[in-house]
Formats: sequence, C-alpha cells, structure tokens
Amino acid sequence: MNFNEYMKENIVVFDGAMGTMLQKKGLKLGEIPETLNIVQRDEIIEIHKEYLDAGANVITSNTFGANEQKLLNSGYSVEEVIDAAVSLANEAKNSIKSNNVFVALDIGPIGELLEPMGTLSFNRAYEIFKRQVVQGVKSGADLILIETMTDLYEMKAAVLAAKENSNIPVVATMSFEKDHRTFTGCLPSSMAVTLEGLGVDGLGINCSLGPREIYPIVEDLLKWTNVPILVQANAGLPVVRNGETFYDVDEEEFSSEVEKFVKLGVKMVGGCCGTTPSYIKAIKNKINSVYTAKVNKKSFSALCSPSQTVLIDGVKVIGERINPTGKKLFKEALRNNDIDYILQQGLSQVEAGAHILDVNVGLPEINEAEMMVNIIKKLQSVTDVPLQIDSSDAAVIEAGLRYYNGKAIVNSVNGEDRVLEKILPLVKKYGAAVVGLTLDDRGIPDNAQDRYNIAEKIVNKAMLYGIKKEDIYIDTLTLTCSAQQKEVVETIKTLTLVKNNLGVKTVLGISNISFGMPKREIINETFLSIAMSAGLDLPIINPNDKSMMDKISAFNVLYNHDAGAKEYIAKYAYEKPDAKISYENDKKIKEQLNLTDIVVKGLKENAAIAVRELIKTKDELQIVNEYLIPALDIVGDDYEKGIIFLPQLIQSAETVKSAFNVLKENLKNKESASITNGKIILATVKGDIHDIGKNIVKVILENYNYEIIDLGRDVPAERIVEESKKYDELVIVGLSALMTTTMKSMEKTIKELRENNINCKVVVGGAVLTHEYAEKIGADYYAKDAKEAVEIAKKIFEK
Ligand code: B1M
Repeated sequence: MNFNEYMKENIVVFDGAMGTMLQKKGLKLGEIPETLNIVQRDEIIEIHKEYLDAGANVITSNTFGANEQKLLNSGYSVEEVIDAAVSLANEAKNSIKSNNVFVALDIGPIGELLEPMGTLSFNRAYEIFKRQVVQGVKSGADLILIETMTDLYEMKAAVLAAKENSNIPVVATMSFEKDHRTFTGCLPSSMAVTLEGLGVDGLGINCSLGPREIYPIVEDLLKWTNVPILVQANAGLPVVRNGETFYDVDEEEFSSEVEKFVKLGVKMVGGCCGTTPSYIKAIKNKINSVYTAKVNKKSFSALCSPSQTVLIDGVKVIGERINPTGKKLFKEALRNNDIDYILQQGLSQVEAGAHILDVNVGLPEINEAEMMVNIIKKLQSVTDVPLQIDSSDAAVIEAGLRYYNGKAIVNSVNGEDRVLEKILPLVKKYGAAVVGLTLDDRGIPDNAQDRYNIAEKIVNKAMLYGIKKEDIYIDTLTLTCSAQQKEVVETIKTLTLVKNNLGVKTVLGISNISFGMPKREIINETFLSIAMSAGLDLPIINPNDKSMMDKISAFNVLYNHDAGAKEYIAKYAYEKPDAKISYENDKKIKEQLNLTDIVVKGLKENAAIAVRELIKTKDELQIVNEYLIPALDIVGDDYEKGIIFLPQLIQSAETVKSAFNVLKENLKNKESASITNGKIILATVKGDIHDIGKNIVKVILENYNYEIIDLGRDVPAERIVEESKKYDELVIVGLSALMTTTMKSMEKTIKELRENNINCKVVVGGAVLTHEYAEKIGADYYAKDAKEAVEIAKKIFEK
C-alpha cells in the first residue's frame, strides 16, 4: 500500500521530534544534527525504531537542515547526508516488517530569507531544494515532508522542487504564531488555497505552539481546504528552568488535545519540539485508527497573496489601471522602466478599494515576461491584494505564475483549442484560477447561445485538465454600445445563462461599453448595475471612479452579500464630503506623494527624487527628522498592529536607505573643517540588525569631522572591546539598540568595556532607550538623536 492509499482509510501517525531525541542522547550544542547520520548511525536508527515501537506510521529522516547552505562547512555533501539519513530510516522501517510504515524525507527552511525580505533568490532556493529532493527520492524516501516554513514563497519554491523532481507524495506544513499568522504574515487560508492549488497531498501546521494554541488555527484551516491535514504541535510552550528548556504539556494532555484534532477532521497527527516516543504512544492509544470525523466538502472561489485571502462571495473589484492600452503615460513608464509609476497605479487602486489588481504589461518593444515578473515581485512587496496575470502569451503567463506568491488568476483563455491546450495546463500546474473569454477562432458570436456554448466548452475543458469549477471564471465580453448596440444585451443574456447553467463565477470589463459616447459615466454605471443583477461577480473597472465603487457597495447590501451592511456602514457612515482624492490625472498622483508617504508605501525609486526636491528648501537633518523618522514610526506602528507585515517593513526600510543615500552624497559635498576631531567607534549591539539610525549618526558625525570606525550591526561585545583596545587615546564608543531584547546586549557591552578598562566614553542611542536606562546600564551619555550625538562628541573631545 502506498502512503496516499493508506491515508485514505486511516489516521496516519507521524513521529515526534528528532532534535529533542538527539539532545537526550547527548548531542552537543552547535553540532550539525544531520552529520550524525554519518558519525552516529546507530543512535539515529535507534530513535527511528523507538518511534516505530511507539506506533508511528511515518518516520521522518534526520534531514531537516540537510541543505547546501547549512552543510557548507560540515565536511559532507547534501547527497552523502541525505543518502545516509534515508537509508537509516529505511533500515529501521525494514526491521519491523509492516506495510503501513513510510519514510518521509524531511525538508526544513533553508535558513536564509528569500527576496524581497532577504537576499536569496527564488530560483536559488528552488535549486537548493531540488538537490535535496533528487537525493531523497534516489535513496528511497516514500514521501516528502516540507515543514516549519514561515514564508509562503520559500514553501512554494520547495513544493515546486518536490513536484517537478519526484513522483512521491508531498506533505507541506507551516508554523503559525498565536495571531494565526506565520512570522512573515502568511494566513492559514492563504497557505491552504496556495498549497492545494500546487497539488500537495497533505498540508498543515507544525511547531511554534502547543496543541491548545494550535486548535483554533486548525479550526480555521479546515474551512479552507479539502486536502488532508497534518498537525504536529510542540509539547506545549517552552519554560526555562535552571538554564534548561522544558515544554509544559505532558503525554496525557497532549494526546487528549490531538484526539480533538482528529474529531475536527485532521487526518495526520504527530509531534514537534519536545515530543518523544512516549507522546506518540499516547496518541496512538488515544485515537481511533479508523477515520471517523465527518468533514463537509468545501466549495468556494478564492484568490490570495500570503497575507490576504479574497473570497469571491459577492461582487469584488478588479482594478484595471495597470495596463498600457490607451494610456500614453503608462506606455512611457514601461519603456523607461519607471517601476514606481506602475506601483503607484497599483497602490492608488488598492487605496480606492480594489480587491484584485489586473497586471498587463504587454508592449511590443519590451520583454513582457521579464517585466511581468518584475512588476509582480515589486507589487507584492508593496501591497497584498491578489493579482490577475493578464497576457495572451503563454510564456508570460507561465513566468508570472511561477514567481507569483499565492494564488493568482490568469486572464485569459478563449474557446480556441490551441489556446486552451497551451494555457490550461499552466493554470493547473501553478494552482491558479482562470478567466475564459466567450470567443474562439470564428470571433465573438453575436448571440447569447453561441457565446454560452463557448463558455461551456471552456468550463468542460478546464475541468478535464483538473481545474476545479470554483477556479473557472467566464467573461461574456463587453462590446461598445456606440458601434454594436444590438449586442450589448447578448452580453447580459450570456451572463445569466452562464450563471444559471454552468454555476461558475463571471468577469466583465465595464468601461468598453461606453467607448465613443458622451458622458461615458452614465452608460458605465448603468451597464454595471445591469450586469451585477445578471450575475456578474468580478467587474474590471477603475476603482478610483468613486461613483462606480458606490454602486458596487450598494449592490452588495441589496443582494445580501454584505451581511448586516457592515462593509457599507464602515465605508460610508463617517465619510467626510471633502475626503475625495482626485486621481483623474495620473501625474497628480506623483505630485501628491510626499517623502513620508513614499517611505510608508515603500516606493524605493521615488525616494531619491523626492529628497532631491526637498533638499532645495530643507537641510539634511530636517529631512531625517521631519520625514524619514515619522514615516518609520508609522510603519513600525502598523507592523505592531498587524496591519502590515515583515515584507512591507523591509520595503520601507529599503526606501529610507535610498533616500538617505542622497542625503549622504549631499553632505559629502559640503565643506567642513579639515582637522580630525576624534575617534568614534560605532556599532549596533549583538542580536540587533537595525542600523538605519546608527548610519545616520555616522554620517552626521563624519560631517563634523570625527573619524568613525563603524563595526556594523549585530556586533558582539567582545568585538567592540577588541576594537576599542587598539586606541590609547580617549575614544567614544557609540552603541545603538532598537529592541527591548537587545538592550541587555548593550548593558553587557558596557560592562565588558568597563572591565577591560577601556579609555572611552560610552554614548548610547536608539528608540527604546531613555536617559534613565542609559544611566542604569552605566553609559556616560544618552543621545536622543544624531544632532545630540554631535553635541555630546564636542563636549567629550573639547574637555
Ligand atoms: Co524592526 N522593529 N524588526 N525592522 N523596526 C522595530 C524596532 C519595532 C519597534 C517595530 C514594532 O514592532 N513597532 C520592533 C521592536 C519591538 C521592541 O523590541 N520594542 C521591531 C521588530 C520586532 C523587528 C523584528 C524582530 C521583526 C521580525 O523579524 N519579526 C526584526 C528584528 C531583527 C533583529 O534585529 N534581530 C526587525 C527587522 C526590521 C527590518 C530589517 C525590517 C528594518 C531594519 C532595517 C535596518 O535598520 N537596516 C526594521 C525597521 C525599519 C523598524 C522600524 C520601523 C524603524 C527603525 C528605524 O530605523 N528608525 C522600528 C519601529 C520604529 O522605530 N518606529 C522597528 C529610524 C531611526 C532613524 O531611528 O534607530 O532610533 P533610531 O535612531 C535615531 C536615534 O535613536 C539616535 O539617532 C538616530 C537618528 O536620529 N540613535 C543614536 C540611534 N542609535 C544611536 C547611537 C548613538 C547615538 C544616537 O551613538 C553615538
């Protein structure tokens, strides 16, 4: 019996933690656990056997970190380590002669953040995972378990690597925090719809929390998928006693909680950190080996980015503005690679209420596929609405789908066989939704029945390729009433036919209806209202057209899509009459954005332009204090409240950096006195990677002619002491810390400087610090900002 067949009939019990068991067996801290597959084979086999004896059906190879980055200095190759690990698991499996035991190739995160949060590219991540998958399959793994992921993009790279390089089942789990988000902001719903689309055999949750905290997240997850769910909780939350970490949930409690998961409908269970064979045994004893929970089949249409899932359960808006057709400025932006202009088009539509953004970057003179990928990546780092990949070129669609993070919608296919055969497999492979246009090689039929027949053909063909009905959207095509007046009603009739007979969602571009007519808005609004009552789900419109948006909000109330009119009331109850922003003129958008907005929105390329403008009337520190710091405060607050997530925080930080580069250049060009005023060692303390503030202080001090020795960020106390020892004369040691957790490192650094009798004055700064705290930890001075740092330096060196 293979894994999937077994899962169909049974609840599958995975093993518990490998790390906990290795520690129990005396693994030294700092040792690479995966190398033990080679040097301590017997211990690893023993751990697998203990889990098998406890009743586990799946044992997980000791390969969590067996990737080329983590094994770099281990002396072993990925292939050697994985081959040894999978062989050991198979040796244990073969020793018990059961048909119901499977070896999972374990794959954990690479340990480096992917772009745009970090520097690792998606392709590089894919290659790293591919190497693990290829060896795992070669060595005889029965399934692949990708676990403890917190970034959906990294998960996608791993799943693609697994699916494209193996035929064995893939189970994929992510780690969530108590707020139901992963550390990068990914939602359970987004994980579910994305991974189900990518065709995994199981998905779920592991690590981070104990079973009690995970329970509500499982309840949430179950609403979003029909794929079997795996839950591997920690043995509670960690408690540190006498320097050792314990978990606070014992076997009895753990297994009772796991039983509740099974009753909810979870098909696969096991344990993560802190769990041991006795936990697995307790689970096995507690749960019924036969699957009893009745789980209703879910049927819904949804699109997502990692941090937003959009359910198509009423009229939702697709923003049409990222499209060069008929837009001179947009075409220019594409030709000049003016990405920020395009991003602004996206952001303004999201602010105006778009739920999805259409992305069309087709222009004959540019590389459309490259541009599509670039725009998708950039848009996904400044906004989290799902995207519609709009192109007629299969290569562009594939590139877009591969690098999109989440579940996208493809616009479009039509009734032509050659188009369907090319694009539908891509839609299926990448788990997207698709729009089908009711036209074929004979053109657009002039009557509703013929258009309906094409729609039916598209739906049937898409389903034949394995695309779910819920992921198919039909566009019945809007023709202009000025030229084809008689056919307008055919579009509406087709909508009704499609809705009533095919039961799929519908899409329609609205504004084309009024082309060539005066007072176009009258026609547009009326057509929109008629189409919505005929069954339109996704109008493609300009969301900055408030009147159109108002019609949609009202329609959703009247058709009972907006329960209790909650959204309507939230939107209109407090609307000020003068709150309208005019987006009519594209150029105006650019002018309206000031540097603070630019940073908050993360429009990196625009920052330099704005700074160059501002520098004409303000000095560098004014720009830092009046624009950059307040913007970062807004971003920091939004991050804390869960309004934005790490990718957006990073994008804003990058924007500040590019603004600051201009300020730096400007300062360099200014004249300053030529004598060196004294040496200042600067560092952000151990554990802290925030360095924007420290870098500002550095540049300002340099401008006052102090010699700066910049040790960078995340600097251990020992290194700061070592560097300070090099100087006999009095130096300033300037320390920066931005987090409550790293204030301790600052204290430690000062203590070590004092213990080593360094001839220095310590100046500390950073948003979390206060005068009182600075004094308490033994600093000589506290500088609230860069200007004060200069005053203090003057005082110290002039004494
Ligand atoms: Co993060 N971060 N961040 N972050 N980040 C904060 C600090 C946070 C308050 C946000 C929040 O939740 N509201 C929060 C800390 C909570 C706490 O402990 N109280 C936080 C967190 C939690 C995190 C992460 C843990 C997030 C995560 O990964 N889940 C992570 C930390 C990783 C780590 O350090 N181990 C993280 C990561 C990041 C980014 C990488 C995305 C980015 C930093 C990029 C970089 O620096 N290269 C970032 C950013 C940008 C921020 C906020 C938004 C802005 C910080 C900043 O640059 N301020 C911040 C929220 C906020 O502060 N509003 C936040 C502007 C800067 C000019 O001010 O550094 O205070 P500041 O410097 C001033 C003065 O203080 C003084 O002069 C400077 C100029 O006037 N000064 C000195 C500073 N150092 C001095 C030294 C001197 C003298 C004066 O010596 C002579």
